[in-house]
Amino acid sequence: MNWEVARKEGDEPHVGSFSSLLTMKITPLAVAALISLAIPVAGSALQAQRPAASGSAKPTKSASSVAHPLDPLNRGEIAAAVKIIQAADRFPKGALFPIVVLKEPPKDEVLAYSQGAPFRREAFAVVYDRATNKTFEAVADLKAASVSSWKEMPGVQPGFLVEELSSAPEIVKADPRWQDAMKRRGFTDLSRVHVDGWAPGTVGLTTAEGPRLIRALSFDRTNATSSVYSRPIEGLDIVVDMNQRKVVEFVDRGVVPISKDAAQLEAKNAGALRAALKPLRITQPNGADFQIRGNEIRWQKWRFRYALHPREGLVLYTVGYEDGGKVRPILYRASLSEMVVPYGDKDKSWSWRNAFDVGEYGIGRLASYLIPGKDAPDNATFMNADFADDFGKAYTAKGVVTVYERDGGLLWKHFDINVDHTESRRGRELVIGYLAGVGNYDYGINWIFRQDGSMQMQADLTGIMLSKGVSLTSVAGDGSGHTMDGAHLVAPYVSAPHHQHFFNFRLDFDVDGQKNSVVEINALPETNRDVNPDGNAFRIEQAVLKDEKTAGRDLDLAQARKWMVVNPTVKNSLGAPTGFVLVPGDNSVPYSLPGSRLRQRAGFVDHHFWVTRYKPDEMNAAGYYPNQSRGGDGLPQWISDNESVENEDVVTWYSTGVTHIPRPEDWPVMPVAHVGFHLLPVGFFTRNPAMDLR
Ligand SMILES: [Cu+2]
Repeated sequence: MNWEVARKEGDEPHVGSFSSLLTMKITPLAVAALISLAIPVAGSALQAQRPAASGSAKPTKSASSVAHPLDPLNRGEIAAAVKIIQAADRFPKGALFPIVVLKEPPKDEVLAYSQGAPFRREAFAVVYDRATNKTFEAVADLKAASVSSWKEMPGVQPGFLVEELSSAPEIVKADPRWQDAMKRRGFTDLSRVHVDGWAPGTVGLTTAEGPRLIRALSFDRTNATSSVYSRPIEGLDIVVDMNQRKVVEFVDRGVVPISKDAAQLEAKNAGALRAALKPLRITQPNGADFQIRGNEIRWQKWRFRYALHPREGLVLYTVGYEDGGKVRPILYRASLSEMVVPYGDKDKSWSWRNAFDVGEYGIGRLASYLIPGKDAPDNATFMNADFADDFGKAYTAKGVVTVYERDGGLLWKHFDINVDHTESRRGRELVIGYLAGVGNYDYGINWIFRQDGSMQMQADLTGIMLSKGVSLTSVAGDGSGHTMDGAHLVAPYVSAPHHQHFFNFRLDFDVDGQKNSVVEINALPETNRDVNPDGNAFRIEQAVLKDEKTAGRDLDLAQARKWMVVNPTVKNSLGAPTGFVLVPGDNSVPYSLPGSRLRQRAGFVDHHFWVTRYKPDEMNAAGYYPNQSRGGDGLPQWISDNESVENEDVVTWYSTGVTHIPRPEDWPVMPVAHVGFHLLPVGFFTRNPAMDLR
């Protein structure tokens, strides 16, 4: 089966109900009827999806049925929610929908849910009226077909809209100052220029109380076929007021040469190609070992649910491990909560640049369709996701989430020379992931499950570095000094400013139950020679983090610092509390100065690790509305009441960063770089849980 055919198939499940929705007069009865179409009786929707045979991976159909309170809204529900909200008297005609997403039911309700029982279905929407520059939050009760909550949100700006990818550049391209600037740079055909819209960042006139602002970058797109980002047109500061639909700031800092390098990515542009590789086949002749039932995935002893959230991207819910005939809870919810990518170039055209890819750009809705055999292996299964566009129209993003098994390398082994015997087991892993193209960069988020009871989060960073036009074609020197201040030459006339990528993950642990404590683990040399006369001893110190303010912690390589979430009331057979430890991977500290606007807006980079008391509305580490914000929202605010986090329903937050010093080898496209962390059972089991492998 080829990909195109498969993608068309993905359209089918909703076409009928969706098109009839558009013309249907919305009454509670009609909505109830639609929902009953879209939601078969809970529990009846077990649609196990067999992965395709090798070499013919195919995307699965949309999950058209709702079987669990955490199932994401399907197309029918999104359309119904939008109709309900648009029909409300208070809805400003023509207002936009920056987000329409499941309003997750209260945690207690979800945990008390048993299969087949009725459950609530509510949609949360942000509504933005561009004409009056007002933002509202609405909740639609889908079963009652009514708006159950409507709030004006003063002083906030929703994130960048996909619609603004085209509407903001239109405004820029119509401005005579921009047209003149392009002519000064030799462009007579203005269709050769790509204009990229950006959330306005940190500097100058940006506050959320003011108008909705978008900055614009220009690139020479002549002969661009696979990327418009390789030839930056430097020196222009452009700010658009989206309410007035006009350019309100225009600065031309002077002409900088523009690269003539095509830097396109197709193999035909790569020069001589290396010999094609001989086949390496990944086949699962008897199918895969995972089962997908709606949005639940089961693999080996792991159980979890997933959703592709329009803002946060891939979300895992109710992650548990089957042990002794029951499923033991580990995580209630795990997802990327925010990102920020601050650039380190003091140039005024660059100092404002820092993308909050979750809160400003909605990374989930930017999910790219996945290419079988490239983005995921031949044996992968692909799933669709249903979203609302900026106008509230429901659509299906096809083949955007993938799940597959892969070889996990050696899992364990012992060769015993004394008895001349080897025991070893080959590991297998389950990966669920997606990729998003956020302008020039591409990010992947992968959750990896292992047979030893451990999990890994691995983020992939690839795509095109944000480039800066310079007049240089080469750099002098012996490598000991920088000839360019904030940037690094990657091709003649093209540099890439160094920058950092910070990810914050919200990890709502429920290890063997909701009430958990968090223990910091430090390793220290035993410096007291009285008790350590041979000098070999070192100690492990473990201390419970008591309250939110003191639980903001940082990595310490010298102490091999880690954090463990334990259930103090559930003891393993050795007497210790059951737990999972967060094992950090590579990380960074922020180089933006304390007190800077960036650090105020991205307060979550102040610490690598945070613990808060569970609150259903504390979801995104920089707050829900980072776009044009002054800062102070999110984690620093939530810990200010300093609640106890000992034996409570706690949420942990992990910030991990990459300090990206661009290399020529990162151009014209970056080889994938990884960052992430592991979650390792510690005392959750009382022996290696992978002893039962054949
Ligand atoms: Cu980078």
